[in-house]
Amino acid sequence: MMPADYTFSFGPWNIHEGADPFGPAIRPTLEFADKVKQFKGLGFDAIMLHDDDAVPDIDSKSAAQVEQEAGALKAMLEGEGLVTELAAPRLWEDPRGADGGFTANDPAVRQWAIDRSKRCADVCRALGTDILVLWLAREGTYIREAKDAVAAHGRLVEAVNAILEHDPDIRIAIEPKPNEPMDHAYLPTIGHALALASQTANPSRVGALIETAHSLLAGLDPSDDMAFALSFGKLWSVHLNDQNGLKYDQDKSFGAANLRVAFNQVKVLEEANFADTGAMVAFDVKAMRTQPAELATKHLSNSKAMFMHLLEKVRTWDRDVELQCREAGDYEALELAVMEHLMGVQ
Ligand code: 3MF
Ligand code: MG
Repeated sequence: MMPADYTFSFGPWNIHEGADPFGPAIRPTLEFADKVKQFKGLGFDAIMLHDDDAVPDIDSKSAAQVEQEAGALKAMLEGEGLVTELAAPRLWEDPRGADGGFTANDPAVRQWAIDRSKRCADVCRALGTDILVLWLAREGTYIREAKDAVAAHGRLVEAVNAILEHDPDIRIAIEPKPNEPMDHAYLPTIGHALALASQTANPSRVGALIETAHSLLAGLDPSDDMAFALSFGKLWSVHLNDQNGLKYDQDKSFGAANLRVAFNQVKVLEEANFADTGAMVAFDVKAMRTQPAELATKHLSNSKAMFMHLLEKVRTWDRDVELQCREAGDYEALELAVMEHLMGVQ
């Protein structure tokens, strides 16, 4: 049987102006519609969206307006040959969400976050995807005394339950990240995310999205994190990228910092038949700030190219060597075989 094909996606935020915390935008802003036009040429068939990428100023619009605008966007995307992989409520950019949404101390803010997430579920439905991603950006603290942490976990479960109840078809994929923007996030790892999922009203509709850099920032191996979620049937998307050590979230091109770690991510996805589950492979990558505007999409095509190269490496990897080395307990030989395979040494 031929191995299944992967479907690749990225988000409009992955084509950006190069601003960082120490300097402003350095490349001109591309309109959303112009970004959308780039996807196919870069080799992508799907798009990820924030709720307000899909419906600008979403907070000021009625449910009917949100549905109508998201419906119009679906038609526009179809015209470009694109499907929507997922949508995510962008709670962290609103001033109300400065100290988090679902776990804010102010009940009015918590209610706003839940209402906004319900609108995001409506956006998902109108766009034809059943996956709503929760990257819980500010659901955590700068100082431990700022919030009641035990209550905060209960509030996260309540928020997830409210979204599940609002839309009986929606599936929620939690994207864990240990820190940044907060000092500590409440759901720092895949283990935390899936433990919380098990406490919700419908655990079968709560899973996860694993981002390479987020696992690395937690000091964990992304392929093992993926394997953990895969073993429970809970890996509903991945954000492949790379990260050079423990520092700010770099979102480097896939494979750029550590080829072997990247190889193992592709290997675990391929061996678990990830593409057959209907899930897609997304790249959450940033162009270097130094990149000129006309060359500021290469991080996307390069990431896909690296995935395809590594997929070839996975598919040509001699599994017998792996099994024999395991049998012999000779992991030194196994390690050399992996490295030589990656280097193309015959
Ligand atoms: C932050 C992220 C986010 C999420 C995105 C989708 C901006 O580290 O990875 O990217 O992936 O918001 O929920
Ligand atoms: Mg991400």
